[in-house]
Amino acid sequence: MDTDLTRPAAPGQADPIDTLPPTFRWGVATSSYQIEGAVAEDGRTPSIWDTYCGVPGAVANGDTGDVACDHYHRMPQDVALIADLGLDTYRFSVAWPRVQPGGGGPANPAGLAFYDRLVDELLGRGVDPWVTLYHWDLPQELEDAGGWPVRDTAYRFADYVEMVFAALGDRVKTWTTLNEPWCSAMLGYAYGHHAPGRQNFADGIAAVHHLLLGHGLAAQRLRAAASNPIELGITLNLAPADPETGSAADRDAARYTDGLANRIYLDPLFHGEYPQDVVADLAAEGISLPVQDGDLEIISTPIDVLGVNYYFGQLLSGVDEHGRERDEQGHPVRRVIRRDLPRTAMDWEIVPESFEELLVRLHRDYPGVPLFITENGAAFNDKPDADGFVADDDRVAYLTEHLQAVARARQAGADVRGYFAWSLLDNFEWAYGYDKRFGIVRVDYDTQRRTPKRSAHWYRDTIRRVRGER
Ligand code: IFM
Repeated sequence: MDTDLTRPAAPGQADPIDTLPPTFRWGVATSSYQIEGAVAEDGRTPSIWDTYCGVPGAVANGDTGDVACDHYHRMPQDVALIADLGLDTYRFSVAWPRVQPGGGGPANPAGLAFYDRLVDELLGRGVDPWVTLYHWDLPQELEDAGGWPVRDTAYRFADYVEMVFAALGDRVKTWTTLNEPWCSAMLGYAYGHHAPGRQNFADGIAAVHHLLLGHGLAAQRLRAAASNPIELGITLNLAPADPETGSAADRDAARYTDGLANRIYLDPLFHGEYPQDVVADLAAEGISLPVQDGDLEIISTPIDVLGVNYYFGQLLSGVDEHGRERDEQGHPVRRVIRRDLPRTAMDWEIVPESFEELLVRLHRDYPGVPLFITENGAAFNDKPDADGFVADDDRVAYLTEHLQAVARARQAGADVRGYFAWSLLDNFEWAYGYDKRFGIVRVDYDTQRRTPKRSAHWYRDTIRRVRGER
């Protein structure tokens, strides 16, 4: 592999990536439903995603996670890939309906055994397991009972978390409760783009609170169960929202968007309260968060790490194309401006500067908690050669610019301690099915052959360079 790939574009210029410390943690991330397949094996029952995939038109091409990357059967080979890349940590998620079929009753030993084997395989190869306890595969029975808009789901989640910890807590040190509660709540219940496909804004807001409550309850149970120190955290997808101009309307549109995307999660977790302006925005729409006495103390249970997933930034305007600040129903205009910027295959703007600003802001507004980039990466329209190799220079450029942003944020004081590329493998990209490829390793879905892309070689070489191994 051409070693020049790991050097910055401008010759002679120092690469900020080289300032990352030798202790920096490097990994890749995946999630259960996106890669495992084997949806009906060893006692697993359907999750909301199995059901949603069966809804006509819900997922591109009618794709499902039934087979996905067949990771359930190819796990040792995939762990070998991770180890060969020189990664020290692997972030994966546990499928609730595998461990506790139906979301109630006792643990399923056969389901837990898969994660038991995975953890041993990782440790045997010198890779630290980083567990995410919920990456969207809610057991269907719990959705039938009301799903995340219902308070009881938070308590069921905490019970399930205890089961996983009882099985893996002797070997796994790092535990993330939820992945991206914004997606679970808003895409799942408010906008209907994800499972379970409901479209009710009030349900989405109720889901926000019960997901956070579930996180807090799980955090308390994990702390109580752990006899050795653990690293405990949550992963949020944070999307910076900047005003297009300094006008009051634009600033208010950005404030509103930032409130519902970012602060509605960060403030209760770290300040023990929901932001007053968000509460007022919701009240204006006749909606309140279903907070009960003591909930905010539970939600703000101290954590050790904050996982940050970053993909894009947003520019907000408070006026429509005709210069009006109110729409026909009299609601304030909040419009995402389409900038003339490079985009990924997801049509997401590539804005590494917003990443740097986000990390510095987290350090300023929510100080004291170490940050890990638990996901960052990009889908592009990969073109494999006859051997299945993808020369994905676009992905290499994306990862380079975003790692440079991380390094610059660290230089500005942000306590970022690790980075996980999303994703190890091309996989099931939710409502986009298999059309969008995020992997640094290509998966040929006909043969399940894995072929590291140029970005995988680049990632391995960059890590070696930063660690001073070459
Ligand atoms: O694939 C998803 C992942 O499951 C959660 N974070 C964003 C990724 C890309 O959309």
